[in-house]
This record gives sequence, structure tokens and C-alpha cells, in this order.
Amino acid sequence: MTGHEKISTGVSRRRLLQGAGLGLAGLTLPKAVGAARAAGAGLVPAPNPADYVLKVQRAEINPDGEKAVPAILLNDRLPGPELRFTEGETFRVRVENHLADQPTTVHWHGMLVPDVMDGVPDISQVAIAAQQSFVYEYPLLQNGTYWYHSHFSLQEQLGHSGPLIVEPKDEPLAYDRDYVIFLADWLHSDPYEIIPGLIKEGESQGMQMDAGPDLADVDYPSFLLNGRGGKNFWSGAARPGERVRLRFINGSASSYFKVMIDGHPLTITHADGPAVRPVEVDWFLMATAECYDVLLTMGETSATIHAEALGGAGQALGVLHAPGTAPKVNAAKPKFGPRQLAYDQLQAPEPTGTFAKPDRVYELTLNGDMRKYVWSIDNQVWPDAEPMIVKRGELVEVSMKNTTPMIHPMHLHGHFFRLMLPGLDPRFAALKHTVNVAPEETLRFVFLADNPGRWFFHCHNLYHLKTGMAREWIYEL
Ligand SMILES: [Cu+2]
Repeated sequence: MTGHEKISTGVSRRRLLQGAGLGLAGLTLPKAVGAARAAGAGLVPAPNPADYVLKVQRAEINPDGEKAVPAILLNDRLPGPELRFTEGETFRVRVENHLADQPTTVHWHGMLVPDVMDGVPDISQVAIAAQQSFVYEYPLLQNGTYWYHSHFSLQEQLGHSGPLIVEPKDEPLAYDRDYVIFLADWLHSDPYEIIPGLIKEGESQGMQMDAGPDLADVDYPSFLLNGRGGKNFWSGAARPGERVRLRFINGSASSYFKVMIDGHPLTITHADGPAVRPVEVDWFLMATAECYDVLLTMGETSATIHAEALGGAGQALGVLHAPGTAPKVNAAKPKFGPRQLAYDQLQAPEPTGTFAKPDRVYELTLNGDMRKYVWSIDNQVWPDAEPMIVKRGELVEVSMKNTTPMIHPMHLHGHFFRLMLPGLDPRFAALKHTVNVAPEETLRFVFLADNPGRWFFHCHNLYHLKTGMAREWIYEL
């Protein structure tokens, strides 16, 4: 059975939406679906037209001007095409797998989808086989800056990712320009050699690996901003005095970025999609897979955007410049001001929940064996790990104690969680989908189990995920 057939009939599509448990009563089905149902049994209605078609294909590209390497791209672009919708619309995207030899999927990162649209092989869908297609379709119940990527093996590292923007029906912010800034890390070698290399390194270094905090375990030769690196930098036009909205997405496989813009304070307006109370900073750290929207007022004819990889291995660069002037890049190491965004500055503008006592508590430890390069949650190495059980309607509290010397960007599928930080009013806890857990740190979040299904929860460092740092939530009936 292919998902394509299942979705393209009005009856099963309706069942799919009702089964999602997303409170869709009153949802109006598109006209085409109603007509097809009226035509009666025995007729197979034409599939709903997709708003976008994403073709997954191999390519050879040279995004930093240094080396041509094999890639897996969507519509031959790096990053993949910007998908833009308005809240309340139906998301409908056909993914065509033109790979000759590998399945693929697309995960819509941060989106509140029915689980069968979540794109995780063996959990929420059967991967799209080579030369097959699948239509992802779901109602858009939220707005903000999100992204998408393959959840199959290491395809994401090869370029299989892109931005997904959902605009609100009425935009409360005023700005003159709106740019997506998609950050990535880029290899000049085969990503499938990374893990064997790290295991070898662990064996030869022995106990030294436990010496202290470690900020990055992959040596990347390049970091990309909107698919460009090196001298081939991205630029966007902005006149002095204009308000510019930048939608930062950390679409890297395993890098954190320190982000600043020469000469410009940044007002953080959104974190991981939802709005936060605006806060002005000099710079912010982005964990892998996090998203931040910022506003700035263009003050000069040219300003360089710096995204320096944590650990100092390099930076991704871009330039905002006045139209008609040549973009000038400042490739020097960035100088970070004193005001760094902290998680406890992220506060929701409206209450996101109450003081209610959780119905269920999970106290998890994040573990790893650096020498063997095996990562785990509660010493369970995915896929050899027990599912974590919740029931619909429960308030679930999760604490994560990081017992490893590495940073872990932990990501929950299918739900926002409320980040619970000491000293903050929990009613205004920010909604997030990804959070950095630093070495020795314990972080706590709460989520409402309101989206029945099977959901992945994992470290978004692709190599930690691949070597076991993941668990599955299952809704019990
Ligand atoms: Cu990790």
C-alpha cells in the first residue's frame, strides 16, 4: 500500500485527519474531494494537486568553490526550495524519490502533523522506495519558521533539507524585508566514513576522550549560509533604515553556530517557530535544528552576517547590503558583544500552560561511550530501546540529565514542549521543539500529550542519532 493512494481518496483522507486527534472538527474538505466522493464508489478520484513537488536526486556540487562532491538534493538546489504557506491552509507536497538505490523520507521539523505524515522510517512511515513518490498532506495549525530534512540514514548531511515557512493570517510584525538564513555544515568527504573514523579515533585516544567538554566531533571543512560558502557568499539587499526580518534555521547535521551581525543589535522575536517576548541581544547560540527569527534595522550600506561554528572551526558568512552597492564581506573572526541570548530570556507573550502537576514524569539520562562512539538515553541504545508510554490528555514532564562531555540538541517530534527553567513563571514558558542540553546540565520540559501516535525523541546531532541516542514515545489507548 502506498500512502499516495491512501491520501488521494476523499474517504480515507478524512479518516486520516480524524484519526490525527488534532481537534479538526469543522474542517472543510476541499471541493475536489467532495466531488470525488459524490461520484460514488468504484471511481478513483484524481489526486489532489500538490502545491510543491520535491524531487530527491543525486548531484555533484561545489557550494564553497573548493571541491566538487556528491550530494543528494531536492530539485537540484542547496538548500532545498523554500516552501511557504499560510496558517490554516492544507500543506500538500509530493516527494518523488529519484534515487536509484535508496529509500528516502521527509520530516517536517517542528510541525504538528498527524504521525503518519511525520516522515520517520520504521516509526511513522514506510520509507519512500527508490523511484516511488509520496504525498505529505496535513492541515497547518501553526505559523513560524521551520525546516524539513530526510530522516533516512545520513542523507541530511548530503544536502537533503530546506526551509519551511508558515505565515500567520495577519502578520503582527512590520518589516520591509524577509530573508531565510539557512545554516549548514558541509563535508568534502563521504559522511558514511565519519562514524568509523570517530570509532578509530576513540580507540586510539583511550581515556583522554573523557578529559573535558567537547564542542564538536566532526571536522568540517566548510560551513554554508543559504547553500553558499567560501568566497561564494550569499547576499541580500536592504536599504539603510529598513527593518529586516531574518529567519535563522540551523539546518546543520551536527554543528552549533554563534550568530552575530557586524554593527547591528538583534531583536529576537521567535524561537523554534512561535513568538517570544522581543529581546535585544548582540548574539545568540543556535543548537543544531533550532530556529530563531530576528529583526534588525539596517544601519549601514553593508553588514556581514557571521555564523561561527562552535569550537571555532570556521564560519558561514552572508552580507546585507544596500541595493546598487557591491556586497562586501568581512571574513575576519567575529567579535561577539557582551549580550548573549540566554534560554531564560525566552518567554512566551501569552500563557502556554498552567502550574498543573504532571500526570507522568520521565527522568532521563543522556549517556555515551566516547571511545566506542555509542550514544544512548537511559543507557538504552536505539533501536534496542524500550518505548516510552503516554496517554492522550496527559501532562508529561521530562528531565534530561547530560552525563556526557558533549552538547546534545534534543528534539521532540509532533509536539511543542514548554521549557521549564528555574526562577521563571512557568505559565509563560517558551514553546520549543529542540533544546541544547550542556554537559553536566539537567533540563526539564513539559508537554501535553495531545497528538496520539508514535513519535521520535532524539539527539539532533546526526551522528549521535545514528549511533543510538533516540527513543520512541507511544500513545497507549
Ligand atoms: Cu547528541
